Amino acid sequence: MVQSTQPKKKVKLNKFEKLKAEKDGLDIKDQLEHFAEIGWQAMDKSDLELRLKWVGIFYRPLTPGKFMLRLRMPNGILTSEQMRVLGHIVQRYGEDGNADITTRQNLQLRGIRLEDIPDIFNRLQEVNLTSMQSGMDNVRNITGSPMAGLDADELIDTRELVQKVQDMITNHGAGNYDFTNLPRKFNIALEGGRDNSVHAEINDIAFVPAYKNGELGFNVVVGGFFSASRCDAAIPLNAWVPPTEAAVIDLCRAILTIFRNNGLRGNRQKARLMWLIDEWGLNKFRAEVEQELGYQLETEAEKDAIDWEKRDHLGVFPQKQAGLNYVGMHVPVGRLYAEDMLDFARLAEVYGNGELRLTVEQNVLISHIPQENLETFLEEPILEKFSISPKPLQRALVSCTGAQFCSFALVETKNRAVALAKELDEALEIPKTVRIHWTGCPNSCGQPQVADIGLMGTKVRKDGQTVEGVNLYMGGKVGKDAHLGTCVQKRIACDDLIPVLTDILIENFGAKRKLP
Ligand code: SRM
Ligand code: SF4
Repeated sequence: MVQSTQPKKKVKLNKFEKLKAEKDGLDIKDQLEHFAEIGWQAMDKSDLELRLKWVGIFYRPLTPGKFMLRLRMPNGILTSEQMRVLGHIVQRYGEDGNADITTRQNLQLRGIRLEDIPDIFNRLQEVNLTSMQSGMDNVRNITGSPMAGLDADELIDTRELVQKVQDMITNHGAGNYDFTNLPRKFNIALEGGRDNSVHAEINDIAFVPAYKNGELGFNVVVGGFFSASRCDAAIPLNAWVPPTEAAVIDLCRAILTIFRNNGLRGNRQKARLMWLIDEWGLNKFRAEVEQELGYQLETEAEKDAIDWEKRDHLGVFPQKQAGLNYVGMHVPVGRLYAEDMLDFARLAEVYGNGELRLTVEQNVLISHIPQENLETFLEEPILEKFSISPKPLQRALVSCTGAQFCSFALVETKNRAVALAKELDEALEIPKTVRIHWTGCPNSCGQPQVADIGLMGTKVRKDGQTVEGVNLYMGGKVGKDAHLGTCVQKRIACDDLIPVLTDILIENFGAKRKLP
């Protein structure tokens, strides 16, 4: 397979492509000591605002000088030692320091100062963590079932495969020029369970368990994505691959190479993989993948093996390992502070095997808790903050970063989401969990299209004033037969949401007003 980092096509390049052509984003990795010395104010603007993202460092215009650091957490798994190091990093920044669990099973640290980056990166390396290629035109955190290796009903344990795909893409965290100049961001997910825990349908490549002639492997879907201008569920590549390192990694490498060399680099709104598939048609795309691979793909298995509703993993559950349990704790909208992170690290060591897992619902699991220690574990004070049985709306709440830190945001999301869910949980008797996803702008990082009720930030005119509001999505279905929800109502002022959502919960989700 011949690899070239140069796109083949001659096109009128968008401004990001021009900046990348002037200097590859990844080159920044060798300049971090220098930047730490000169300070962010003295940096070239495009290095500061753009290229630092290649190593996961995000300049935040809303908090200049206090950066966000986006890590990589393959399959959402980290060790207590890693969590402790991350806790200590944010602890140093006092009130500015915190961390968010992301909708890709990942962690982002806040309050980071550029002068500390060389030291922080050394500490990350010591515990085998990396933030390499986690932003801009790179492959994002690779997701997998948070139950991998624990679930008695699991089909394929994806942990090693996910790690290997990340290692291939990032050259084991050292940075890989082969895949660092993609036309746009790129998402990969490997599902190994039966409940589609990763939202396979919204990834550029997703591996979905499927039996073919009695053999277990993956059907492959491609092109799923959300953007401000278009949202599409992934479509079948008509390919089945065995769950081997060679097959999975080869296919990821082939698709990424094709995307890198042929993806559209003119209009950035039309640069995601699906636009290339549209332009070529699926047959040509598949044929090109086969040519890149150097062999023919097997056609897909007739049916995939996703036959369960999606689980949220909150509560206590037995593992496949006899006598051991995992406990899922609810972290409201994924927000963690240093003391929470240090406490989670301690709990995982004292009660479990030192492992922590994150979910795409922005929650935390601790596994390998022996039956005899469970009772004491459940009395730990942190469980009052991070409940194992939250109320129906708080339980399934997801939110993107929003206006506190994100300059794209049209509304404040996280605090508002928590306050609103609490108020509605208190006012209503709701018979089942209702998944509410908040996203601060049409970029859809908070995935409103997968929710029962999705709220997308917008600006609204009310009483002659421009105020924060939302467009309302409904009908997102996750787990088996997943499909995307659609926008059903536009421009609702956030101040009017309590009555609007109360009616929706009563009419569509069996909620009843509590008696006063
Ligand atoms: Fe996102 C850009 C946050 C998941 C679609 N996303 C951004 C930026 C980097 C914009 C910026 O520079 O401020 C946000 C950083 C804000 C901050 O300070 O935190 C941001 N995205 C997030 C996170 C943190 C939301 C969260 O609270 O969990 C998620 C990080 C995941 C990770 O660990 O890497 C996050 N973003 C997503 C998802 C959901 C997913 O992957 O399942 C999507 C939709 C799926 C997709 O990409 O197809 C998503 N983010 C976008 C887009 C629209 C992409 C497009 O093709 O147009 C942008 C804007 C862009 O890339 O130009 C964006
Ligand atoms: Fe920021 Fe918009 Fe993404 Fe929310 S959806 S994190 S506001 S870019």
